Amino acid sequence: MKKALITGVTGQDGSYLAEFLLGKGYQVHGIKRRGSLFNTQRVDHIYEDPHVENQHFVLHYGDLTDSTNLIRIIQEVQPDEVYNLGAQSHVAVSFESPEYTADVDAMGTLRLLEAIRICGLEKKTRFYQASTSELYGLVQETPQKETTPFYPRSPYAVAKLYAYWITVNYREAYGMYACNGILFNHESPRRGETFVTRKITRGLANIAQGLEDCLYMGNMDALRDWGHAKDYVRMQWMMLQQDHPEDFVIATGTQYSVRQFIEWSAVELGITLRFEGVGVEEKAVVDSVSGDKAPAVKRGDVIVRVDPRYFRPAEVETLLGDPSQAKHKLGWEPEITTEAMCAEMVTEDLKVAQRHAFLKANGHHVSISVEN
Ligand code: NDP
Ligand code: GDR
Repeated sequence: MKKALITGVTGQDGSYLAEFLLGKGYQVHGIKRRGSLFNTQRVDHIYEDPHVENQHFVLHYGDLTDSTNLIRIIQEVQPDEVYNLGAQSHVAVSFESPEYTADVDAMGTLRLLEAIRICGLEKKTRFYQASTSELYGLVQETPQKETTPFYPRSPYAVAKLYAYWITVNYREAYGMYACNGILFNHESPRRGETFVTRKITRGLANIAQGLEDCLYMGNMDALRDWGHAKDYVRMQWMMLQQDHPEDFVIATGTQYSVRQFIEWSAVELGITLRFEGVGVEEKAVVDSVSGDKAPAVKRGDVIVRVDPRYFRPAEVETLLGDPSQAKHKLGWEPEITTEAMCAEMVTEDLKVAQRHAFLKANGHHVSISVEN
């Protein structure tokens, strides 16, 4: 049985990748952090009681800031494949916590590569690094492909630039099978609540059910190439199954604005919106409501406003990927469109909002965190 080790297994991608690898017959080991609250919600459905024999899914406590811990886990697991998905992954937060972001995202990658080498596994263990379209930042060419020059625009992206190059360096210096997936934004119902797509689908679903009044947004002109995480984890695995390691751009090749994502989400809830005003004065007013998904919303309500606190000190205005290498060399193509993914996310967030609204209507206290 092949063994895979995933850092960041409790995150969006880690959970989908763990499911995918279990489906392929792997024994999957994941590193989870110790937190003061449970943080395994995304993988609870694949959890296995550690008392059973021949566990297929095993969780280890660990942290990318702790090299002794990484060495011990690698030594114990002897993985065939390591997927380094763990990261402080929020771009805006990286401006608030730049040093921590560098420690986890840049140094953490180095620690993991070194752990593989120290354990003498550099010729056995294949290594996948979760690189990012944020490396392109202030874009030098459109669409962005494997050869497009990088210009990172945040502490997160600068840390990921180090991680990208140290992965290339270990491949060249030690002959490791190590590669970078340069992934453009990918989302799902499991996306963290403070990334823009999930903030929109969750926020509008809550508004539709009367749990919140207004969604406060940053730069709605930002353009992104949004795919579905399920499609992207398949490609992460494919990249480790080749004869030779290579870096690939993973994207849909389509691009939409944040505003467009808001409009799609509203339509899914039976709401049509009219955007009025410019810059920080821009707002979205309800034009019409149909169906029964948004009982708390009426024509004329202002349900989206701009709040400059969500602007970033340096913004990445536009990203559009060219996935043709992945298509030609690996036969990979995304199966889920951005619009279909948006509909799926709204549907799932509406179910939760409806449950909360029901509880609230029946006198129960419901805590809706709106900290974004
Ligand atoms: P998430 O933020 O959902 O998950 C991040 C994971 O990293 C969580 O499991 C988190 O643990 C873990 N983590 C955070 N800090 C540490 C640490 N110090 N030590 C060990 N683990 C840690 O991210 P995604 O699943 O969306 O992304 C996966 C990877 O892909 C990340 O590296 C991200 O930067 C990168 N990426 C993501 C893209 C996207 O659009 N989703 C696009 C391109 C790259 P916990 O649950 O305890 O917080
Ligand atoms: P990003 O994703 O920074 O691209 O990083 P995010 O969803 O946070 O932002 C996308 C764009 O939307 C704009 N925006 C807002 N963003 C947030 N979070 N909240 C808002 O209120 C808001 N309003 C507008 C942003 O300014 C930005 O332009 C994600 C992460 O998953 C990274 O880890 C990953 O590497 C990249 O995608 C590819």
